[in-house]
Amino acid sequence: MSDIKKAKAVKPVKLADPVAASIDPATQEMIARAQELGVDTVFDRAVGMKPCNIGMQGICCKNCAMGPCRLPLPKDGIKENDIEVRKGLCGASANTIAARNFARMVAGGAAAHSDHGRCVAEVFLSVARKETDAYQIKDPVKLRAIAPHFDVATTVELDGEQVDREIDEIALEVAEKALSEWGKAEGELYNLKRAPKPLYEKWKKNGVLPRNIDREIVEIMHRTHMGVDQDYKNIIKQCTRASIADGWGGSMLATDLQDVLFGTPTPIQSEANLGVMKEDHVNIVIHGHEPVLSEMIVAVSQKPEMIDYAKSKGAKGIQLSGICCTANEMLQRHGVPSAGTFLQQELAIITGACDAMVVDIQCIFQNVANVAKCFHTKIITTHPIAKMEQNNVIHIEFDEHYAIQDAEKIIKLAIDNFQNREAEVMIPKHKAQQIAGFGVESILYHLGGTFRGTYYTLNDNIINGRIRGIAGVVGCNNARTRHNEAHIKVVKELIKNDVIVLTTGCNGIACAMEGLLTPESAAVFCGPGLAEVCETVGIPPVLHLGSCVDNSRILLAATEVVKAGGLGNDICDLPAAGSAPEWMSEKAISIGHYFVTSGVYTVFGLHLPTSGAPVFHDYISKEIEKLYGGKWDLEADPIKHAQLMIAHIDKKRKELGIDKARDRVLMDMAARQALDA
Ligand code: BF8
Repeated sequence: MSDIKKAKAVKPVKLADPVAASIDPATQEMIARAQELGVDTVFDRAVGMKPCNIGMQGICCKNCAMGPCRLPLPKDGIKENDIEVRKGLCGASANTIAARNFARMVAGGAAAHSDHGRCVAEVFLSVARKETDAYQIKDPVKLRAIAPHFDVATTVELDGEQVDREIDEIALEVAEKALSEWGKAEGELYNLKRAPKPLYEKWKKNGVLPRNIDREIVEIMHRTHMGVDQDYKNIIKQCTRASIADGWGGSMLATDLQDVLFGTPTPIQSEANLGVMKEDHVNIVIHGHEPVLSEMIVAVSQKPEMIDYAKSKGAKGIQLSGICCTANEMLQRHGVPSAGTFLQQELAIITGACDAMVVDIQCIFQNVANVAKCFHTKIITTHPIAKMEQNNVIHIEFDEHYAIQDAEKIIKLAIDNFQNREAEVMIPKHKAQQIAGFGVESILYHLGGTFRGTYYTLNDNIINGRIRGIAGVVGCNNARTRHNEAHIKVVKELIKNDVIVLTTGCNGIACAMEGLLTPESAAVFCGPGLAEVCETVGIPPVLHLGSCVDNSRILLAATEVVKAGGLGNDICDLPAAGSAPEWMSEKAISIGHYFVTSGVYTVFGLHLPTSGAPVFHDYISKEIEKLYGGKWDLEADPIKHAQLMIAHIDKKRKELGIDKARDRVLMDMAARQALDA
């Protein structure tokens, strides 16, 4: 690194122990490398700054200028008249304050997913109106499949016969109806009826059917304003409505429309971890969430003239890789390798080989711009709602009408920057193979059956006990805990106990880095039943379903399992559980809440911002189950965390009367005879 660049590095006050900070050797190497160069990373900052204990417990109210009011738990325990003695200046109780804070997290998370969905819907409308030729409808079959959910006809009558309607007509009608989901004046969201009927009826009975996506988020902001809703149960009711508007609304729309526009994923091979970067190539790291620009970057980077241009600058080619959910989007449709999880974003720059980091929205550290100052890396922001204040950041605003030109500009900038590398390049060698790109459709193909109904073969394997249950393990990394440790321990414990795992988000990347997304891993890590199924059908025991908006795929996969029969009538009847072992984002809270209110027992790791209000915490972790069939739980220890999920799965197996079938699989002949006697 040059002296000028060195001067820009801010030396961390305290240094993280690389081995204590991450289980991943590539991450450990790069933390050490950053420390050697005197560049601070999130791992160092996490040891240098403690989180606020009151905020962590959810009991700090800063919703008006009389506060912030902090309501620490009494040392001698909660009194019976807690709501009279422990209160803010206005009298807001700990339950009200924690519920308000929780609700605002749901609003933030639902807004983030849904605004992403809106952006995709707008691009889809432009495509349907033929205003851009950069994108085409890649999956007309999926468009025809989703059209009926919007009450859009896929056939027309011609000479007394039903014939297929033109795809362009369907696209335009679906696009207009989809976009109206954010602000329509009347009715309810179209996708709600895709849920199992008993679940829809529960939502209806409890008065939580979302009306439109924006309204539910706005109403949270209103109800949590000073002096409005002061009943934690009523506040949570609105959380429920907004979170359903996320999972079954904004996120599901994002997933479906992305599939129609960019193609529905199918299993695809790739690699994961920082070792996917190549020293002799122009490295472009795409980071964020929305695939509309990165789709173009992938397409343009493969053009022969771009590769020739890179070669003219001395590089052997262009290596794209991804961080966070942009990584997942590009992985599942194009096999672009994942450079790393949320916590590895600074480390990709510290390799010295990142010629450009192109970011859009969500989960982007502002500090990547500070780290980039110490290297040659160009940080390029592309979204009008997500800029950075540092003066080394270049903003190239993406416009879908000029998508190809914008992508060309960005890629050329990266190529031109290849020759500016100054620091010694140090890319960790570590990377792992992965098979990703699973979804509702591909699970049907691999584990389903057309003979007796959609997901019947999967259900059959659950009923006969080879597969003990299904887990959705998702979510972030959090620098307050050892990077990837809980993700991997939870997932390994689940598959060891024959629970098949559906993953998304940074959990998916963590599992890929650990080699769990390969069919071969089944023989090493799974219990005998799951290993047998994986070997028979050639799938990994952990199925990567994509980005965080693709948690909607988990909802729909669960619905397909219900529909296939034999495992109850609703999602809450299934031997299934959800988990976010290392969560950090408001989006995770919104996802957790729509999992819970869709009937899933959902365990979070670390802590929940509810512990300072035990009555409220009890409500969402116990009572809420009576309304929706799912509930929250918290367990920081990863093995206990997985065991809680397994215990729930076993409870559901027992309720379904299939616990004995599982016993027979594992019993020897003598035990079998004893059972039959
Ligand atoms: O939306 S898992 S750290 S990248 S928030 Fe962010 Fe969390 Fe990763 Fe994707 Ni999801």
